[in-house]
Amino acid sequence: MSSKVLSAHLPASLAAERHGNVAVLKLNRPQKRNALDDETIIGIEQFFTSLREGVGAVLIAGEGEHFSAGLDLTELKERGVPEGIAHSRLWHRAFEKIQFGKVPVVAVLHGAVVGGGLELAAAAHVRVAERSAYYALPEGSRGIYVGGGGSVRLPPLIGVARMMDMMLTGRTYSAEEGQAFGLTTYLVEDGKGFARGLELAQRIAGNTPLTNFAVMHALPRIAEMNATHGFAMEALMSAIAQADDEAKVRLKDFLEKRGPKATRD
Ligand code: 1HE
Repeated sequence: MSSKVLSAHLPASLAAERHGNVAVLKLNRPQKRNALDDETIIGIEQFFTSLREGVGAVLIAGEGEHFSAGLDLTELKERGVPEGIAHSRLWHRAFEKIQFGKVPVVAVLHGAVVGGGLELAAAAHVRVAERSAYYALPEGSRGIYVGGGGSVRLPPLIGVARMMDMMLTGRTYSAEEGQAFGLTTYLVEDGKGFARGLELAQRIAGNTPLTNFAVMHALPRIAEMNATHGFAMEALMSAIAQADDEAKVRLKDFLEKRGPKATRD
């Protein structure tokens, strides 16, 4: 782990690197298909709470053949109801630090993106899939239920009906299907996800902090509000963003023919 990325120590199941103003977090337990044990979830929480100044976006990816096999099932053995609730809340806390943290997060998905691995991916802001990616919620067939925020974050991405189908029948979806539903917004060839994700994260890190704050923190809340509240919140957020000095510089740059144009990719 590079000390330039964070102040906290990470467990061996996670590895952090820094690429300019992008911090990269890798799930680093390929021998267990990046199964997520408690130590890893606590490490993810620490990573997102102790990012150093100057980090403008995070890229999350998995080592090995799969993004993540989800919950480490060896830790489920003898858990009672109170421990089960505490465990789910631990995941909620950690993933909340991703979704509503300091900077936007891009997730690169490949191979199995299943159970808690899919819940982790759903907490990111932009998802890039390689063609090898596939999605499943095997909780249904194991007699358990999602506990990492999937009931909240997956329906807006794939719809309640698809999530029900995945849980009730064990159905898996391919990378192409996930892309068609809107679960991912980029689909690339195998081996190309990291570079594409890094390029997107670098672009995101170049936005003003206020714009990134508005998109991460205001947009999803506005989307859950009624229209009356939403319009008022949008007007406030828009006025705050445009009053920022950096926004004024960027506007001036465009008007004086220095700023980038909104052209096709
Ligand atoms: C694991 C786990 C795991 C692999 N917990 N150890 N998730 C699941 O139900 C998915 C379970 N895993 C799988 O279906 C498969 O492992 C994969 C399709 C992801 C990959 O298959 P494959 O053939 O590449 O690997 P493998 O031989 O199955 O696994 C390699 C090792 O990883 C093996 O251990 P080993 O000591 O025998 O080498 C596996 O036991 C281990 N491994 N997945 C523990 N999940 C907050 S609630 C969230 C609830 C959930 O996420 S439930 C869904 C759990």
